Amino acid sequence: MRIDIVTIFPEYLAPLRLSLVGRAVDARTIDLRVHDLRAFTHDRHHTVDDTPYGGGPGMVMSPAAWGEALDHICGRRGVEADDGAHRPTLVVPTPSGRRFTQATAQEFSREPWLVFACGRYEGIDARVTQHYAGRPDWNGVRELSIGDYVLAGGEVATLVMVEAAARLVPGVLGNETSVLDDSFAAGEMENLLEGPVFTKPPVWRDLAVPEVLLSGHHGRIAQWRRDQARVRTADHRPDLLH
Ligand code: JBE
Repeated sequence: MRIDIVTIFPEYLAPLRLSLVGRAVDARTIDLRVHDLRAFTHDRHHTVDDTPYGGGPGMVMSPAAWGEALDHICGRRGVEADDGAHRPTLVVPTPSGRRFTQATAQEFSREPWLVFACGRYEGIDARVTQHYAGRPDWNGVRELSIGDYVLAGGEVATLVMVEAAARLVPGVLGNETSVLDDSFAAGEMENLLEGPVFTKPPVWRDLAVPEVLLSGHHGRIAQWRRDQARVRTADHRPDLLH
């Protein structure tokens, strides 16, 4: 899977070189390329923003540098060379997007090529998404939000989306079965949160591990985990119980 990220703060994406995703990058399972938007400007101050038409607070990111950056990433391949299987999907993290969920992460993990456009200030000139949504050499545009709060830019939301998708790419996680137990994972525990987990020692500061987990009865343990998942969901996320 190829992932391109365009930002005015390339250092912000450095955590993707660490841990699980970093190992997938080292192993070339993920081809990660981070680009500085300012490299696609032509004025001496590398300007990427301007005042909003119609007035209002803050600044808006200008379309010109975005167009040059995204065209550079996509490359200049003829229509004959385009087999349709390797077109990039443009992802724009924004608080005004549709919600990014585990289902979106699953879809992303099956995409061959994702390009993230990290906006700062009040966002990116709307003609950028409009233009790439209509480009036959691109696989569409996804404007997505990771939650109902406002961040300073799309970089942290990009970290979230890349990590959520990358760990679902075959070969990235060591233990392939562990994603089946995730909170929000499809399957038996669909729409339930994961319950509490324990490890050694069996007693810590007078607190004992629930006896059933030490019993070796796999059926009773599975039943207990289902019960705990329902208790946890009712307490923390009653909205998930239908
Ligand atoms: O969720 N997001 O994708 C965001 C992007 C930029 C700023 N705030 C957000 N919540």
